[in-house]
Parts: sequence; C-alpha cells; structure tokens
Amino acid sequence: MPIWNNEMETIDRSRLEAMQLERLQKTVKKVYDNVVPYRERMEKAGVTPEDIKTLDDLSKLPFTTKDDLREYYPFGLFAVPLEEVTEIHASSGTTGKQVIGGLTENDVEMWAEIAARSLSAMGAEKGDVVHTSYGFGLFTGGFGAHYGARKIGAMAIPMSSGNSKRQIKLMKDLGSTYLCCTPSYAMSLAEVLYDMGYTKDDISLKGGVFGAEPWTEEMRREIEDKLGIKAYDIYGLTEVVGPGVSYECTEQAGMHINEDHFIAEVIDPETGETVPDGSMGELVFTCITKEAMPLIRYRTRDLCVVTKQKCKCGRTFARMSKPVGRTDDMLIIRGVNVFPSQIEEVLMRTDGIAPYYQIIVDRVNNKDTLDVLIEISSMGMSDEIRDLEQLTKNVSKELLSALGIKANVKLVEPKTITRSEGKAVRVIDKRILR
Ligand code: DLL
Repeated sequence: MPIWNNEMETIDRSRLEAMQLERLQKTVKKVYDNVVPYRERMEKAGVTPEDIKTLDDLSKLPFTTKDDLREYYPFGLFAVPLEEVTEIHASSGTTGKQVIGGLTENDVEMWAEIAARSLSAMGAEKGDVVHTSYGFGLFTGGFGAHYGARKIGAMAIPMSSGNSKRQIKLMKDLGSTYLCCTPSYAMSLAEVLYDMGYTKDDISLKGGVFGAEPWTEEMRREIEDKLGIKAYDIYGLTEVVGPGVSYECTEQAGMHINEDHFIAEVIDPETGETVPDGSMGELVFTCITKEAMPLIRYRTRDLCVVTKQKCKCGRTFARMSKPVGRTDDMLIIRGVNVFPSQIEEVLMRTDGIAPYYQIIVDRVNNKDTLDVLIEISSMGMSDEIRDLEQLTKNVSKELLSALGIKANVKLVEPKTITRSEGKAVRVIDKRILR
C-alpha cells in the first residue's frame, strides 16, 4: 500500500524529534512575541522561549484549555495579523459555547496534506470516488475530508449530511467508493440503504472514513458488515485543525498522529503529570507548524492511550487508541464513573437489539437513576413477550457487570430512537438540565 508522504510518515524517530524540537522552539518564540495571553502566562510561570532546550522542556510551559479559548474568543489567541487568516471554523461543543479555529493559507495546505495522508492510509487513491457526508460549514468534517480527497486526486463529492435517501441514490449513481461521515450517520445510512430495498451489493463502497465521535470496535464490525467495507477511524478537533490530526492505516491498530505537525502528550487529568507510554490519560497537543492559532499544550479532554511502538504498516508516527470518551462526557452515577462507550460495547454484542440507544440519567428522590433505552430489531419484534423479558434481563445483567451499577433497561419499538446525521446525542443528563 503506497504511503502518501513516505519521507515524513516513516521518518526515523530521532530525526523526527530533532525536527519537532526546532519547530517547537520557533513556535514558542512566535507566541511569546505575538500573543499576549501566552506571554503573560509564561512570565508568570517563569519560562522564556530560551528555556526550551529539549522536547522534555515542553512540560515547563503552562497548559491551554477550552476555557482559555472561550475567554479570548474570538481572536485573542491568534498569532498572525487577521488579514493573514483565510478560513475560520467553529464547534459548539457539548456546552453550546463556540470555540473558534482559524487558519492561514499555509495552515489550510497543511490540513489538506494530513487529510491526504489519512485517506491514503485507508487505501483511497486517484480514481476513487470520495463521498463526504460530514456537514460542510463551520464544522471541520466536511471541508477536511474534501480537501484530502482533492489532494489525493480522487473525485470529491461534497454531499454534506442529511437527506439520506438522496445520499444513497447518489452513492449508487456516482459509484462512491469511500464514505466520510460520523460512525453513527454511517449506521443510519446503512439502515436507509436496506429500507430502500438495496443491500451492500448494490453499492460500490470499499472504505469508510469515520470519526468526530467515540465509537467502539463492536460498532466498527457492525458497520463493516452492513456496508461491506473496511471502516477506519479518523480523529481531529476544530481548535487544532479538524479531521486528520490522526488517522488509522489498513492495520486498524490505532491512529497515527501527524507528529511532524503536532506533539502529543498524555497526562493524568487530575495531576497534569505525564503518564508512562501506553497508559491511559488525557491527550494534550502542541501545534508546531500552525501559523494562525498555534495552541500550546492544549488539553483536549479526550482520554486515550498513546504508543510509540512501530506499526506493521511501516509508519513511525506514534499511535493513539480510540478515545474512550472525554473527561467531560464521563457520567458520575451514584458515585461510579461511567462512559457511554462502555454501554455501547455491551449493547453492540447483544443479539436481537438494533444498534440505536439512548442513555437517560436523572435524579429521583436524591438518588441517581440510569435508564438505557434500546431499540429491538425488527427480528426481535416477532419474539414472544417471554423472550423480550429474557432479553431485558440479559442486557441488565451484562450492563451491571460492565458498569458496576444497575441500569434500568427499557426496550423500545424499532425506529423510535432519533437517527443521527452528525454527532449522535446518546446521553440526556436531566440532572444538568434542572
Ligand atoms: O469532530 C473534527 C473531526 C471531523 C474529526 C470529522 C474526525 C472526523 P470537533 O467538532 O471540534 O471536531 O470535535 C472534536 O470530537 O475532541 C473528540 O472528543 C471527538 N472526536 C473527534 N474524532 C474522534 C474519533 C471534529 N475518531 C472532538 N473518536 C474531539 C472519538 C472523536 N472521538
């Protein structure tokens, strides 16, 4: 399988680290000279750009957080004059407040490059038809996939999300070979494909470029099976650049981080200390080539494991595991930490239920409640009531053993849970809404 940028993607790690240090030093100097909040914080921490002599010295620099982005909204952390900025993106995040990402023309070019590396690593090339059903607009998904598809010379179809029947029709008519969208929308599209009376044999898809939300291995298998494709994971975030910060290769063994552009650290979210290679922690990125808004030690809140062990594909970039969730997605129910992905894992391996669910957390009489609404599949519908009771019991038992707390399982009829067209909203926490 050809590697898009062989020189970079298979770079010797000592050469990579020398390059990272040089780029880091330049970036730190740039933000110190041009971005007031960075300079003030560095002064407060007693660090100057000259103190960054090795990559380990990165840990001397203060972290940047999402709250900082909100405090200096919209342009307070930009390091170039605004006339150099040629593209703006934004994400509303879970709390609804806008977070801005700005790009210069060189930043857009870098984004196209890392998106091209991603698509190539997933086997896409010139001649492929790349159907992008991520939203186009302030969300980075659509444009990121589009820039990457164009760069590799594929035929780029900027569909955007929604109108699923039309998506399927065009997918058939145009012979789409790669589908880019959220994994939850891929599931919805698969459902519409079959509802329209087609099967995976009626479409030409080979691969999927899925990200923007957490998804499990179980969900991957389900999508691969339904659409007859290889489903790959892609990761990114607006503040850093968008999809392509890291990407899976055909080994499907973690996402390669584009380390010539971003330095990744994994920290203990409580203490801020670096955790050993291969341990779970919060991912922190430092942008070392970005011009418009080069974030320093940006705390993503995403929890994952990073390893520097070489991949079988030959790429030397470190790999991150699928994020299990975000520190701010973690639910604390009756004192127990619960990630929605743990619930998904159980549901996806249970027969007779469809892969659509909703988690509702509430507080009744001062006690947290956890309801898990699960759709039964049309097959499950034909079962006797007794079988459905048994199914409820089984799922409850599995959830108890996975989570350590009791969940109230409620089976609901097929097609009653809202289908996702972008990032799925799986959790309704009524405790917060009050
Ligand atoms: O979701 C960028 C993106 C678009 C990535 C398309 C991949 C594909 P934001 O809207 O700013 O940007 O959300 C970023 O989404 O911090 C993670 O919590 C989550 N996320 C992104 N990719 C993945 C993934 C885009 N592959 C936030 N697995 C990040 C799990 C992901 N979570």
